[in-house]
Amino acid sequence: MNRRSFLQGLAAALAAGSLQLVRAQQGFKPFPPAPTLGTPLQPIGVRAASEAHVVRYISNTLPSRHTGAAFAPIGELDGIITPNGLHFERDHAGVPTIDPKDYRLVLHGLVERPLMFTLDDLMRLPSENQVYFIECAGNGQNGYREPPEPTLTATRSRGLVSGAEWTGVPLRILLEEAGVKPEGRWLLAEGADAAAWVRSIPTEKGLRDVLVAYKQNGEALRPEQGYPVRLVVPGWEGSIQVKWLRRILVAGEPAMSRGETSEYTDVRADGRIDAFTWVMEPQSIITRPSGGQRIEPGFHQIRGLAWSGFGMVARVEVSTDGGASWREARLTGPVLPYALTRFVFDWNWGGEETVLMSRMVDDQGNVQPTRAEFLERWARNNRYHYNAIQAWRVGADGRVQNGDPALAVGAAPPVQAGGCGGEVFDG
Ligand SMILES: Nc1nc2c(c(=O)[nH]1)N[C@H]1C(S)=C(S)[C@@H](COP(=O)(O)O)O[C@H]1N2
Ligand SMILES: [Mo]
Repeated sequence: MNRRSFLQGLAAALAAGSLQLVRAQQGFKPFPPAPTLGTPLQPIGVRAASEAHVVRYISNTLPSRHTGAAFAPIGELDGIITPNGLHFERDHAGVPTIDPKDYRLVLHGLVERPLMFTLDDLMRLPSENQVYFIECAGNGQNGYREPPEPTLTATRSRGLVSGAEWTGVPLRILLEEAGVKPEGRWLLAEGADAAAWVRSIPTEKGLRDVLVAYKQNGEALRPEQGYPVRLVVPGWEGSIQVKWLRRILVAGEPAMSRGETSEYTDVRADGRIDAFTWVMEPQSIITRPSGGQRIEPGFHQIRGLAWSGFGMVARVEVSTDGGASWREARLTGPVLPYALTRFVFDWNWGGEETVLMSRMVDDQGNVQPTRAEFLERWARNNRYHYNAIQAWRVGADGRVQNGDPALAVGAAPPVQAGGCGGEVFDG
């Protein structure tokens, strides 16, 4: 919020006599101190027992829990960093157990000098720390659903995204050490899991900003995130950020692997299919209040997340009247390229039924679309890259539900799973 709109808001609040953020209470007494010694020092911390409900949501549409997705509980988190145990997870053949002593990364193919690195070798090399989001291209998939699902939560709407500070060696350093031949225009990155996950990355991107990462928020990667080593490919879809990285083959052509043909390709509205839809387009979502929550009339700071694979968040706007008017939200905390960005918006809820929405614009001028705009471009049976505005309907009873505009215009025939074969999550 800029100074002028802040002052306008203040004036409006004064006029409405609503500057009191918290209602007065009667008969209060301070919380009692502990009567005895607490628990002793511990070598590793655990969360408060009463926070046990804040967990990943595991999609249950698939028969196996070895391939599938677990959503980060973004409806209950704050800030721009996802705690390591709650980072979203997307695996195609479970999580392999890798002994770091046995770990090797092989870099070969169209290079002057094929190279092999141990984990220690990678850690000795120059490193970078970068805060980046990772987002599955299947994030938002629930938005394609018709009729939309009223009980959708923020976690299930957009929880296939997480933010972390990644530490690793710039891939450029390894590529320069190996000496990529001019015809080596593609990097075929392969994981060591049973899925034999392979994705093709243009060498140009590999030289620009890809990290060979071994730390996540300061500690070793979690097994689910690729322990001991994964690729972090800023701004691009999660599926290209190969976990449990075992080799990079420099090649003249892309692999056309399963992960870039039968999955992670996108059906356009005219039926044509796009492959290599790498960049994650502008997204934002209000996480509080959001689906499944219940609010009381009075002051609420609306909070949410915004991000864009094209660069940095430039502006987030919030509507508290179903899109009739929009005002600029305030970006709080660091605003970094290819990172989750937190926005806040002060709101006094009078108790009337309404719809809350957020939309974002990135520093390259890309705007988050409405659902109608989005579906002009992509087919209704596409599975990926859904980034239309998420609306939340606040009922007169304070209950928050999915406010997808398609809910208001009545039920269209249900869309069956299809598209280009990707898995369907119930997120
Ligand atoms: N080796 C390997 N890498 C992989 C995958 C996989 O199944 N195997 N899944 C990909 C997909 S589709 C996504 S969205 C991201 C998810 O990363 P995360 O589980 O750390 O959140 O990992 C990618 N890297
Ligand atoms: Mo993914």
